[in-house]
Formats: sequence, C-alpha cells, structure tokens
Amino acid sequence: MAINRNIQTLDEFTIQQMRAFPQATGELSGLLRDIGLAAKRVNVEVNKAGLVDILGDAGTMNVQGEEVKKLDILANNEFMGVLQHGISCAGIGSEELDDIVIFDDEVSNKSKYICMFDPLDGSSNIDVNVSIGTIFSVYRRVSELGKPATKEDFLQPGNKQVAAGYIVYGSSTMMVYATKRGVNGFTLDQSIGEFSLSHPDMKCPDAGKVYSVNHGNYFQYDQKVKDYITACQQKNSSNGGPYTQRYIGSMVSDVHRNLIKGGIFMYPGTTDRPKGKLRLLYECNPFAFIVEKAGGKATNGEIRILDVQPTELHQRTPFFIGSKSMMEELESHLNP
Ligand code: P6P
Repeated sequence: MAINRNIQTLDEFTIQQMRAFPQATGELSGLLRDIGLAAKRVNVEVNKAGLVDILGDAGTMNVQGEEVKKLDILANNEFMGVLQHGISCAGIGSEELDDIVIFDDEVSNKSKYICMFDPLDGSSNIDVNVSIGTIFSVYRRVSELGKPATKEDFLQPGNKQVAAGYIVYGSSTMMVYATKRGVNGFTLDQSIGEFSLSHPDMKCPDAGKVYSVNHGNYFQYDQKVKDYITACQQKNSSNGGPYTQRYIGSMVSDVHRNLIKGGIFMYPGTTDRPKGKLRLLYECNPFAFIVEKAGGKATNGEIRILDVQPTELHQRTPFFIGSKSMMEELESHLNP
C-alpha cells in the first residue's frame, strides 16, 4: 500500500526522481540536496542579519570591485563547503572568488559535475531588508573523470546545463530548480526544517502585465530598448495592458515574480556599460535555463542567452528574460 505523502520534501522529491530513472547514479540528486542544506544554513543568517554583527561592509572588495558584505562571504563559504565535502562536485566558480576552485581530491576528481553560483545576489539590499537570493548552475564535466576539473568545464554554453536554480530569501524562503524534466519550487517549512514541494511543475505564463527595468538608466539605453519601454507604457485595456512597472533591484525576486505571474525583466547594455551589469555564467544562464524550461525565453538582445559561448568566468551580458509573448514583442522592437 502506497503511503500517502502529504507534501514531499526536497530530499524525498529528488529520491523519487532517482527512482523514476534507475540508471541515475544519484550524484545530481545529492548535489541538489547539498545545495538545499547550505541554503537552510544561509537562510538562518539572512533572517537574523539585523540582529547579529554580520551587517555592514566586510571592508574587502570582490572581483566586481564592489564592497563585500559579511553575509556574502558567509554564503559563499556555506555553498562551497557543502559542495567541497560532498561527493557530487569537482569544483566551483563563484561571484565572490577571482577564479575557479578545483577541489582536486580523490573523491571530488571522480565527481561528474561542476557548479557555479552567485552566493548572495542583491546583497546591496541586505541592510534594508529587501529580498535577496542565491543563484546556481550545474554542468556535467567535459574533462576526464578521475583527474582534476579544468577551466573548460566552466566555460560551456548555458545550453549544456544539467540543472539550475535559485533560493529566494523573502517573505518565505523558496528553492526553485530546473532539470531537463521541468521546474519545481520548494518552500522552507520551518516546522520541520525542510524545503517542501509547494510549486510542482512550474510554468511561466505566456503573457504578463509587468515589465521590470531600471528607469534610472533610461537615457543610456539603445533607442530600440527605449521604444519597447514606451510600448509598455502605452499599453491599455484594449491592447493587453495596462502594464505595471516593478523593479525590486534584486534579480532573484524580480525574475521569481515574473516566473509565477508573467512578466519581463530587462538589464540592457548602456552607453557606460555596453555589456550591461549581470554575469553570464552564474546569473543569466541559470535563470535562462529555468525560464525556458518553464516556457519562457531569454536573450542577450540578439541571440538566445543559452547559446552564448563564454570566454571568461565573470563576463557580463545584456539580459532580457520573461514570458514568451512579451519577449517576442520585445524582439520585434530589437530585431525588426
Ligand atoms: P541596478 C543586484 O546587485 C543585481 O546584481 C541584480 O540582482 C539586480 O537586478 C541588479 O543588480 C540591480 O542593478 O544597477 O539596477 O541597481
């Protein structure tokens, strides 16, 4: 007799996924559970950030030239720690680290996967209690198993990802991840201390009424981007509107909202920063993988983000992501 499980935990869900595919080795499921564990530990620190002296700038600058908050370092070390001491990951890349870290021990060198992450995206919002998040991306290695991972493992195009996800530390804490089998969302149930399946088989609505962009950069955008923004502002009840502009300044929150309610998020290039601000490997590729698996689209304004061939770990890219029909309207402006 099958026991009726009310709500599956992340661990139960990943194990059920393994049972459905007996040929699976369980390494990817184990890696996802490791990430879930680190996320729970980071969540504890994020939730008490205002109480414990971990606020304020750590006084160091990260590779982006940004002041690093103590929580950034803590989050980086939590995710790196569980992956380094697990059995599923051969090395990592992180927004907080200048270069990749190859774990190079007997167990890690046999691991099939590498992982890249932004340990705490939106960290400038930590001190003002705005939602922040972690973003992660998983690839199968292209280097020889049994030997240390190599740089080539990390410079694969986003269409080679085997999994990608994010944690949003918000009004509730959620972990959302995608594999080739779809997108599923888990809400942290504090009563049992487990992520529990709350959003099975997530789909991005084909249309939405929210556009998300930093209007402070408006006069630096390309005219075609300005034209699309104007089109959004001109929407009314007769042409699919009215649209609402929402911009949290924390991409995890903005994209999470659009994934659930429909919408479009844009971080275009500007005259000052033609490549924009967002990082291809551990911010844009994972979200593009997730949103595409949910039925949406993501581009750099010219081509599918997942088809961009990376050349360096921290490279930036203009980024447009969201509901399929909204992205197609944007593309009609960018590539008429
Ligand atoms: P701006 C946060 O620093 C971040 O990387 C994303 O989470 C967010 O969408 C973006 O930068 C906000 O940047 O320049 O609009 O403040």
